[in-house]
Amino acid sequence: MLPPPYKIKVVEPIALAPAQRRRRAIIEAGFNTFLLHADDVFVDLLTDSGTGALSQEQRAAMELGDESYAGSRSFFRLEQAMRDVYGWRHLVPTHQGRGAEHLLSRALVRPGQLVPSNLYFTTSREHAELAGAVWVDVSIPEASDPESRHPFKGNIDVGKLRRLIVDAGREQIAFVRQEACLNMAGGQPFSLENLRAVRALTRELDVPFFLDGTRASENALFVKEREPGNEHRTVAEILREIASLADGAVFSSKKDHFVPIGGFAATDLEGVARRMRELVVVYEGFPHYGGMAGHDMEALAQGIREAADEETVRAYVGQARYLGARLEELGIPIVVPVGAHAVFLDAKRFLPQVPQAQFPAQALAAAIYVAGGVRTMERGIVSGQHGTDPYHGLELVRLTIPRRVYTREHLDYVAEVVERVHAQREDVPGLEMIYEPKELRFFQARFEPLQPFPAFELSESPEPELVPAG
Ligand code: P70
Repeated sequence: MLPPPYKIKVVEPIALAPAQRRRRAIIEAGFNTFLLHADDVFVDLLTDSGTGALSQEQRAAMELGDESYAGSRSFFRLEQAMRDVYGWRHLVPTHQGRGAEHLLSRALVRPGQLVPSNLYFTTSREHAELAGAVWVDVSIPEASDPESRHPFKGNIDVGKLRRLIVDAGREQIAFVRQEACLNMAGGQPFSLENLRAVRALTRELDVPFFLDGTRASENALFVKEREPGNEHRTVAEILREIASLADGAVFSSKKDHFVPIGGFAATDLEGVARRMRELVVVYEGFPHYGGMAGHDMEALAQGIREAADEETVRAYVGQARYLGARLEELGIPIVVPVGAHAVFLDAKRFLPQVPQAQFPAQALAAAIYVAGGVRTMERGIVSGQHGTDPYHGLELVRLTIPRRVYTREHLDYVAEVVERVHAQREDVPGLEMIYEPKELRFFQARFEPLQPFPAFELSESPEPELVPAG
């Protein structure tokens, strides 16, 4: 495989905080990696959101930002890029993905209506529910099985969706949502065949169908690699077909559009676009900038074009695959197949001694930080439990790869750190939650360990040799 199609021009220094400092830092952060100071983090795999490296073309475009309040040239360039790559008619810009989710939910949901979706995403579900909807999971069962090698775990169970719509009645459905590279299942794609079936069904039964198009680029590459008949098509062509199969989409552009901030909703439905434009002035800003500055829109317009560049997408997906292969070699339990943007550790198998009520993924993420300054994210019961409903779902730690940021040496180091924790996994205790925020609790919840937390002293494995810069 060829190396990535870019070289590094600007660098940002990072340093491994001493072991003592890391121990103190995780205690101060309430054993929640979201609450660590970035300066205490060495390799930051918290998220691929807003953490990608801009290209020189994006930086140059930012100089052209038109900061006019209304009628900004930058908005029209953004709209053109979206139309060229995806093809929808209307674009409503927002500050980031959840701004678009808010507008879409407010435009489409009447209280009591249902939103069927493949699994859920935290903010998407929150906004649908705040608008009065009831979220219904119509993912295929393989999505929730970390050991199933199904190539398209992002598929929707079309039979289940049909029964749901028919039983509830079409006027009870706000919209159907399908997420690209299904985040909570491990970054798993849908197939074009499945998307076509969902499109046909939603047409037949006359319900709006929207994508969460975040990470659609990587989804398009998986279609090319795994779905027979697509091997000779370009990622750009597949991306365009994906978009053509839905009434519109919401995007968090902080992922595959390579921007630190930004997002949008796009649609062909006139009425929905009009309603979102009415709402955007209340919550985000004038429809010609949403929550973005003119220079943000310039960076985004260029980022959308780069998101359709096959070699860029291939290099990115290759990094997750590389880290996943290293971890599998080491016998570490991960979600298979490796998805788009991250490797997910299966905390239920990694820490079988910690019951799910004691937050094994949260404890494992804390342990990985303490062991080597690597920051990851809990994606288990803390993120997924809904109110007081029982939760027996996936219990994962996400090692998320920022785009165009880290080298293979960084990924090798991460694998070493995870191996070190794995060697001492029996010493990792469960946690107790001592502060639980009312909304999206995973962001700011605080924990205490139920037994002393191991130091992961490096006695038997010496401090790894740092690779010199350059
Ligand atoms: C992540 C980020 C954001 C996201 C997403 C999908 C499929 C919408 C959004 C919202 C950031 C994040 C957000 C909530 C909890 C944890 C992390 N995902 N749809 O790291 O977009 O963040 O721009 O408002 O993945 O996965 P935005």
